[in-house]
Amino acid sequence: MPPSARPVAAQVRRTAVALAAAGMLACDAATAGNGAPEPPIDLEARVVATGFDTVWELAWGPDGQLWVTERGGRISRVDPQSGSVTPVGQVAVTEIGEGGLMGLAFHPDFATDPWVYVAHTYSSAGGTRNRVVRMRYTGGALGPPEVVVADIPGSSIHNGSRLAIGPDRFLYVTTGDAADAAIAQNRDALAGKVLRLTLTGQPAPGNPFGTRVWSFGNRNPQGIAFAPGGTLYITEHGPSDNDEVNIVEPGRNYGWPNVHGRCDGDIGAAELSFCAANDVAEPIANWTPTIAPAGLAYYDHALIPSFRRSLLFATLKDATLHRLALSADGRTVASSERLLEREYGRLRAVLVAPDGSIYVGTSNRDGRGTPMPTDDRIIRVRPR
Ligand SMILES: [Ca+2]
Ligand SMILES: [Ca+2]
Repeated sequence: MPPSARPVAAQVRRTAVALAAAGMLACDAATAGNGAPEPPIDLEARVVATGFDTVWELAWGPDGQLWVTERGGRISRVDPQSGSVTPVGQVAVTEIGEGGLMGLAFHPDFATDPWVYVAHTYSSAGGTRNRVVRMRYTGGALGPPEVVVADIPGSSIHNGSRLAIGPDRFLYVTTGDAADAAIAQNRDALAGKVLRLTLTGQPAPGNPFGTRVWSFGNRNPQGIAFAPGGTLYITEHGPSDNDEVNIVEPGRNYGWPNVHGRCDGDIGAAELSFCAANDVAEPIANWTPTIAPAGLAYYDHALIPSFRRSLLFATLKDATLHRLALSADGRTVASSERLLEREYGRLRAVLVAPDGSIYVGTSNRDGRGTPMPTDDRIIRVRPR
């Protein structure tokens, strides 16, 4: 085994996660979420690239390369075999607190329309803001940014900013509450939401309020992933309690700041009445103490059969890659598992490559970590 490779302790655990369907928690290493026998997992983690400063996004490019954003503004392509890093652009961003260059997504017709979409923090006369821009990728470099949507309230904390292209070919953008909790309940504001946009940034047809807003009452969603059937999942940072994984549906209210986690009254009786009055959507899983969930990916590849129909997400505070095995309908969590537990420090990004390998990016230079000399790093997990 090369020195950079090490076995992954992959054991399904009974867990402290509060599951939506507690009856489905009875799951051990012998069964997957679908009840089928699981062969033993023998996974290996290998550092494939080093020397980044706060990896924020990993995205598999149409060119077969691993695209990486760093919070300070650099966008690079990484050769997944050699680990060589080729910068392709530098976005002018305001790197402040948790803000900077964040999510990235590709135009669904990249071969003919080579647009790269990114979300980033910037400074305007009105203060700190976030926006989504797109840049054309030609000749190995990114062209000037074209604004897709701007003037999203921003802050040194809670900027959201994960991007995804849906199966409907619209652009989904997560936005944080920008340290203004009440704004999440304001349907006319772009902060504390999931947005659904055309590829040029207009409100997508069919949006529930005729605006860019798709869902509201979100606090700081930093992970987004679609299942093959189209179900949309997000991770959300809670306050000092109740981190969440949610299924996002149009027009739904996800509760923040009146509801933390489930409608269970844990923050007072007013939570119950708010839930009843607003048809609040509850998370499918939530965590207290918090774990700081960030990048999210859906796993459905034959390379690791026991991982099929799972959510994978990176955690910052918990410094662990979490796996949630989903029920057949994808709406509840059947079991959970911890991977790379505290081995690489803070984890921000996760990606499932077309060959079924899992890539994870660290965030140890974000001001809250303890970086190793080689941080930040990109790690690949796959069967030995
Ligand atoms: Ca919520
Ligand atoms: Ca609650």
